[in-house]
Amino acid sequence: MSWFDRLRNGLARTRSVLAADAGSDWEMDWDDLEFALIGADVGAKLAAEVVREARAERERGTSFREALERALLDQLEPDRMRQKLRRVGFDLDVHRNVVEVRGRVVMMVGVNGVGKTTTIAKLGQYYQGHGRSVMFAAGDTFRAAGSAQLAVWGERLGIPTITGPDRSDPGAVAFDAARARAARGIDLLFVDTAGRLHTQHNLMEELAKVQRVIGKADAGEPREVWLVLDAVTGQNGLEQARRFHEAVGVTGVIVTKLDGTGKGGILLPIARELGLPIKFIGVGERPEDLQPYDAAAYVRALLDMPAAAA
Ligand SMILES: Nc1nc2c(ncn2[C@@H]2O[C@H](COP(=O)(O)OP(=O)(O)O)[C@@H](O)[C@H]2O)c(=O)[nH]1
Ligand SMILES: [Mg+2]
Repeated sequence: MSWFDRLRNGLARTRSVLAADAGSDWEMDWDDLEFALIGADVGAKLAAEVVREARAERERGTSFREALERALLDQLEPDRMRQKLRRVGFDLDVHRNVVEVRGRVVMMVGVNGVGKTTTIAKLGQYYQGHGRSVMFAAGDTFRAAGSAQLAVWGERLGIPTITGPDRSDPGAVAFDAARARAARGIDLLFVDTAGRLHTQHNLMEELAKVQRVIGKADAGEPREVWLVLDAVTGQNGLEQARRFHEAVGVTGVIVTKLDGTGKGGILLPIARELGLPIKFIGVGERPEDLQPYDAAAYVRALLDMPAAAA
């Protein structure tokens, strides 16, 4: 199966929410479209904007589906220049280029169960596959066996993994790992973290501490803090994102489990309201289901259009 077919399959539930009232050419009442967009967790405000724009485009004679494609893409990729390039057919296919990482250390954050640890394993495999050497730090020492889970993945993938005993100081694990990465000249270190502590306040304090400690081991790092959000939580994820961003300054978002929900429209408010770049999306449990995020491909898969514009 091609990556695009995986993406299309993974978005089937959101597509069925969107197309519930549509004919085979996707033509539907504007009110039905607005309702469907809200059902897919686009949010009321952005849904209205999408409808307004699609409608204007439709009135210029564009087909309904293409009008919707453009309106969605405008929200997901406000960078007009990039979008124009795409429209005239320049190839900016992220699937052929590795998703770049600033610096050497990526701290991964997100609440329990969103898919942090498994996403780190998939990222390890992805970057290894693109010729980068990788190390893991099993910084979720709070959850029993939290660090063992990552160590097992490390073993399987041949990725060195720094661990500490359960309940040990995650800062110490992160510090050792950051030192070890630098000493061994490894390209990328992914630091796993806890997603739940006794209180929300404790968690944010601890994450900020882990972040500072990494900087003591390796000045300027971590240059990246990637937040993992579970698409199933929909609009609630936005509130999570705001809290994490306030505590540790998120530089990128990974949205998992799009395959398990009709709320795939959540990517719009993440891009537009939070203004945070989406790096990868998860459309299934297999490693190849974690895909580099490509707004144009996402929209085309969502609307059941072919992979590339004609
Ligand atoms: N269906 C689906 N499941 C996923 C995806 N990403 C992660 N998961 C699953 O989510 C569950 C929780 O993952 P885990 O990495 O332990 O979450 P953590 O608590 O944030 O570290 C696991 O069963 C993963 O296989 C995805 O994109 N789609
Ligand atoms: Mg975990």
